[in-house]
Amino acid sequence: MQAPFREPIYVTRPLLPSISKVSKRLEEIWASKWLTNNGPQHEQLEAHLKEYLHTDKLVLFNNGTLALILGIKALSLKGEVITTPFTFPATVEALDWNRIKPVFCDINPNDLTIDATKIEGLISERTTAILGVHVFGNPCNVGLIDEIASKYKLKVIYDGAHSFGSKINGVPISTYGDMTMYSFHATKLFNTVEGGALSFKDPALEYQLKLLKNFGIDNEEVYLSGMNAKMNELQSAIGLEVLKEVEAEREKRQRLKKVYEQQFSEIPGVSVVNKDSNSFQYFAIRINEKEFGKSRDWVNEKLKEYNVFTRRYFYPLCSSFDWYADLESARPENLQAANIAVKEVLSLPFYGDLDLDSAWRIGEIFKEINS
Ligand code: T4K
Repeated sequence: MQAPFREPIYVTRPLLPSISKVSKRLEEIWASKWLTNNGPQHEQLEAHLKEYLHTDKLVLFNNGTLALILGIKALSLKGEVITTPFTFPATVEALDWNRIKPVFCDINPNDLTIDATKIEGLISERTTAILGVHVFGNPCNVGLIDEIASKYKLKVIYDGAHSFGSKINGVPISTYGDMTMYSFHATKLFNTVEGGALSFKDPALEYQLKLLKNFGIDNEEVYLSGMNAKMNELQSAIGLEVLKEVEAEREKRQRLKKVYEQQFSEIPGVSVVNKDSNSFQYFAIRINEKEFGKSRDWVNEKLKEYNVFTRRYFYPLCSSFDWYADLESARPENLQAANIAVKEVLSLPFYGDLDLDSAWRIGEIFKEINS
């Protein structure tokens, strides 16, 4: 019998640079007395991230949710937006804050992203955009989404909260759609404690977004109704140090992924959800209750006895929120694949400080609880 881990094993731990490196940057901030509002740390981070994400159009925000809310506003979207129910609530909340009606589209059971073949059937004369999510770093069907968007003159936004630095067939993910949002929350591969960014195609959006995150103000004039969504100097300074370590973190996670994949290849009823993703943000599996013999929820609870804390991302489905009860698109019969996935998907501990032996042992625990 596998012994419980001595310390709790969480679904993730933040990538933290050494405190001495961060302290050096904090000393710079203290000396400059410049704490926020596009200071030197912010400007450096923006420049470095443009390079890293292969884009020359990028604006930083104090979290990914506000980035998405303001990105939608900058694109002047209204009416209805077609999106996925299988995502973190922030995706759909960003539509609510813009008073846009979400139209839920079912997901593709293989990669859990929006099922692009079902989008066309949901388009109405009120539709203004498609909001896809690269769930667990699995890229959406960007080719088909692009075709549909051009045909119906719709905007395309990607929630790329899980896709920092990922590529689709070697092409940076920021290349696709009109806009991509990134989250730099503590639990993400790259973090600024809290933070986010938007990359976008139309150069005119840069000025709009900079106004929107700064109360609509430029040089003492107020040009539009914005809010405060600025990334401050402390967040930016931490981000600059974390960024230096992201590639090493990615390599560590790549090794962990191999160990998990090998273990789960031997366990009937368990499949890896993000086999082909190159974001290394999450490691998610699907548990087929009939084949594995136990349900995802049972496994999630059982693992706690071993001091392993997995997460049921993204339970519950956004379409099941009470405030969408009147939406035809939210009905379970219209979202069959999503309603099955939400009962089967489990995110496992996945972060660079998790050693390979621990990942191996988690696989062994699966073999044990299964028998
Ligand atoms: N779109 C998508 C698709 C998203 O997944 C997210 C965020 C967003 C948009 C919005 O982006 P942001 O506005 O957040 O930038 C977490 C995160 O708070 C959230 O950012 C993330 N997605 C979501 C998937 O996960 P929780 O409620 O699960 O986090 P929490 O506090 O339970 O943390 C999980 C585990 O991580 C803990 O058990 C231990 C570890 N942890 C966490 C924190 C915060 C640490 O070790 N240290 C920490 O500081 O939401």
